Amino acid sequence: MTIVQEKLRGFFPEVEPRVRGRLKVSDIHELYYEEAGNPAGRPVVVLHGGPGGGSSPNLRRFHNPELYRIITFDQRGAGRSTPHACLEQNTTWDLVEDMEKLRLLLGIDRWQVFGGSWGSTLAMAYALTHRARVTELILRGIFTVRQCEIDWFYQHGASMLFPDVWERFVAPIAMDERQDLVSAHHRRLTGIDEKQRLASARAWSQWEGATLSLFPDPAREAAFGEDRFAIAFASIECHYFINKGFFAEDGWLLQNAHSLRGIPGVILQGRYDVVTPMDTAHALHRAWPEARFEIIANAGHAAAEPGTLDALIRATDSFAHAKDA
Ligand code: STX
Repeated sequence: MTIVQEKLRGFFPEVEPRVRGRLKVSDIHELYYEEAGNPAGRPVVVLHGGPGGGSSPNLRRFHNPELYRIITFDQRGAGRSTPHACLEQNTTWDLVEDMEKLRLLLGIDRWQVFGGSWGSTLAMAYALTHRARVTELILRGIFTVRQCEIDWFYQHGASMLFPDVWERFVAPIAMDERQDLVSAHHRRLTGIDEKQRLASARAWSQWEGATLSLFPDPAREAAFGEDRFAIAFASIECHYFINKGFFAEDGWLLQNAHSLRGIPGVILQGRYDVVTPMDTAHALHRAWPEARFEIIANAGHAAAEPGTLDALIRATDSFAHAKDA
């Protein structure tokens, strides 16, 4: 038997945005958005992670720019949206309504929703409340903000796999506060002591930066410790997690996931994802069996790991010429 190793697909070439714009979505929040690719192509909105991670040029590179009209935006408080790192009027359901405001502004009737990690959370929240607007869902590194997922990554679980990195995550927290690390970081991230705030933000953000992929990426780890990124990423994530994702009850997304049935979908999950472990993707597929579920045998959480990137690109290509039902 000969095994033919197909070449893995990689990012599409870099493209400049055709449009850069701002949209006021509340009395305080203004979003930054970009549009790239073919203006007459299939519309897709690409959702960034975190929450609070902000968009980056690579988010435009998962879709063929000749076939897709690619929309990216920075969620409230993230990236170039203003006010930076602002937690007021910043909930999952605000972000869902922001997607609707953006869709209407751009004159898009229906769009593909593409997101990894927190982007998958927001994509599912959007699809469950606006399903008629969704042509298909492409989800990676499934995250539903259940308490067990938060506990795994921020209290006990991932700590067993990365005890060396974990030391830095807990370092800013006093011993007698360590039984609830999300609350302890939240107090520092929202407190008035700037030094403590920055120390907490860096520790929080670098914990995720260092556990994201199967193999280490020192450049990314350094970028996650950069002040401006870390403050928004840590403050916004911690705010969403302490508020349980703003869902009506723990497990709400998975309990309602059966309602995604009928939407064409792809679920991609790295086997060794430590940030959002595979249990959630597996449970999602149980609730939504018609979605194509692909486990990447040699990947962690990051979108750009070779097997994951290949699967993401194949997924977007598979819908590029689809006719809407
Ligand atoms: N946060 C998971 C998440 O959404 C718990 C996420 N993790 N890393 C990212 O997002 C970025 C790489 C996009 C910043």
